Amino acid sequence: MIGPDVAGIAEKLGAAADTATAIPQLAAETGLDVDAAYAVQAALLQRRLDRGERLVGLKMGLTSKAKMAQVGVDEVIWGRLTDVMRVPDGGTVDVADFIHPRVEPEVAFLLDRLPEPGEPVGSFTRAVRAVAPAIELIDSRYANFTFSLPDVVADNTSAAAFVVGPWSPVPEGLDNLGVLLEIDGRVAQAGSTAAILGDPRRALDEGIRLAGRHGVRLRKGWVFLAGAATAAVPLRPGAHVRAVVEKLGSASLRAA
Ligand code: 0L1
Ligand code: MG
Repeated sequence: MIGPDVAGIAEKLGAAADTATAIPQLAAETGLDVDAAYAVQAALLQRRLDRGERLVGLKMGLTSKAKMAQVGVDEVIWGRLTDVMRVPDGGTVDVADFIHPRVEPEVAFLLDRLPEPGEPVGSFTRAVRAVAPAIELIDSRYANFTFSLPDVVADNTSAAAFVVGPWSPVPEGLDNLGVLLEIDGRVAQAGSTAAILGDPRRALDEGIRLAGRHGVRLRKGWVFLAGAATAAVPLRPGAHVRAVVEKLGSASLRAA
């Protein structure tokens, strides 16, 4: 049996991102399942590497009930981050570069020594050198921000840009820190790191396990976005966005 056209689907999704143009969902029409969708994601990454981008990390998606409910997909997923997606803390993004961007407050980990394949994950403090508040900018390439599970996996889990705030040593507890998403100084979303799989440290175990299934090993020096603590909020031109995480400080961006 001939499978879905992985390269062709990756080309359509890559072109949609490059031109900030929404496209219809692809999975139902092409028979794309989740495994093939991760192959599309790998092809999309290769497309970026071929034009000089560098793989700098991994992100977890749909790690909270609020996010799952927002998009109607209830499985934890993961995607790839490249250097070009990283926006400096306090930097500016142009809304016109995206289709219908949304922002969400996250916790980032700076990875250190990761277990070898087959080795137990071991201590979180050995695997993570530092933690930081972060903002993820997601931008589904599908019309109306609507998709099935294989569609969103193929679309690199809507990854578009991210900001990492100042790194801090790993604090005593990470499992119940207050999180705010502020837009223009007003609280748009409030939550807790407990919303991220009960404890954001679990997101790392899940990332190692789920990415490992597709032959991807997390690397020392990578940024790991553990997932959002609240639902995402549309990003409007002119907005000043700040994600604040108790004990960790804040990360911010401005939208032009
Ligand atoms: O980072 C995320 O949780 C996003 C995963 C994909 C679903 C979405 O676009 O909201
Ligand atoms: Mg996210």
